[in-house]
Amino acid sequence: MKKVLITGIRGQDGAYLAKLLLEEGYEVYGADRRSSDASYWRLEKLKIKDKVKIIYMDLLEDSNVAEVIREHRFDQIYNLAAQSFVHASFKQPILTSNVNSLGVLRILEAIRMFSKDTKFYQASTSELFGKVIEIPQKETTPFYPRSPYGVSKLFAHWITVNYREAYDMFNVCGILFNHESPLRSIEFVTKKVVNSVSKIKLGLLEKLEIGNIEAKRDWGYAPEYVYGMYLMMNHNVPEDFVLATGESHSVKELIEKAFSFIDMYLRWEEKDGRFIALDKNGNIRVVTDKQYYRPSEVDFLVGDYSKAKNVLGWEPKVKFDKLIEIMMTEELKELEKLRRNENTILQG
Ligand code: NAP
Ligand code: F7E
Repeated sequence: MKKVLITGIRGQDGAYLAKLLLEEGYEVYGADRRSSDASYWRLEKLKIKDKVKIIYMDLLEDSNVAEVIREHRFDQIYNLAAQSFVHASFKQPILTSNVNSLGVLRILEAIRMFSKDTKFYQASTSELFGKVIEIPQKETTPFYPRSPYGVSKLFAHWITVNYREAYDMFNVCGILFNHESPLRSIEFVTKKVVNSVSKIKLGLLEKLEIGNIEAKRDWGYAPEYVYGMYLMMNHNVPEDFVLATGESHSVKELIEKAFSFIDMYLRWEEKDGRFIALDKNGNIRVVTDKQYYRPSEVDFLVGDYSKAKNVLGWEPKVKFDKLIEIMMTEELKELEKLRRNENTILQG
């Protein structure tokens, strides 16, 4: 049985990847940083909590990383741990760099010293392309990151490539465009929008407050992307791959799509530099707020996944419309369940 370590086990991708690897017959270890509120709700939701072996490994702690890797000598390590919220990286650039850049180097150094045959996956990102130099973006497109997050991931990407070339290690970088799911954290825009729109539908919220509605992203479906990671790690040569859908949509389109799911159609107006959207009765349902804007923005991303398609046979099936449908359906179901439970408690 192959032994695999997933860092960032409590995150969206960690949960889906753990499920996939368990199904493929791996012995799955999940690296978690210690927390006073260790909630494993994603693993529980996927019904795999008892099957994943949790170990403490904080990417900030050199000796902790080294000891875990020396002790276990995993066949594979997927490094998904990160301070992954771009907006927060402007407020915490040093922490972000320490985890996302030096954290990767700590793992690579431990593999180099103690476990040279361990295959390593690094979670690179479309944020590397930032202010894009080419459309669509592919593996050979030059990078131009636009946030401390993007810059931290740039170091991580190149140090992973460097250790592959310098020490002949099996290291791969998956340059993944945005991928979402019902397990996405609420701070990210897709989940925030579907959550707010669902609450509006249920009468629990009046309006959605949002940032830059003009930004465009290439949004895919997370379970399909973790399958792409798996294919990269099991390809015979260590190489880097872009995973994307090849479609780009604005935050405004995302909002409209989510509202159309609850049969609410919006009329947009611009007022004093802010955008508002009204429903057919004239109620304000969306309002933009500068607090959600970033000091420097990635305006437009769209990926070219042809290398992954040709070499790995990977292709996304779920595109934008279907993705929003999946997320809205699940969000409404969850909120309704919560409401039923609350009513039962109140009545009981
Ligand atoms: P996520 O939900 O934010 O999960 C990240 C995980 O990293 C969290 O569980 C977090 O732990 C953990 N972590 C943070 N700091 C740590 C530290 N010092 N030591 C150990 N663990 C730490 O992210 P995701 O969406 O699953 O993304 C997975 C990876 O892919 C990330 O590296 C992200 O940057 C990258 N990526 C994501 C996307 C995307 O669209 N989702 C696209 C491209 C690349 P806590 O649970 O304790 O906070
Ligand atoms: O923002 C705009 C925001 O935070 C998307 C991470 O997984 O994908 C993710 O990074 C866009 C941006 O994702 C709000 O300005 C408007 O243009 O959902 P997001 P992200 O920054 O693209 C990449 C590939 C990663 O690697 C990252 O780890 O939406 N936007 N209004 C907003 N964004 C948020 N979060 N909240 C808003 O209210």
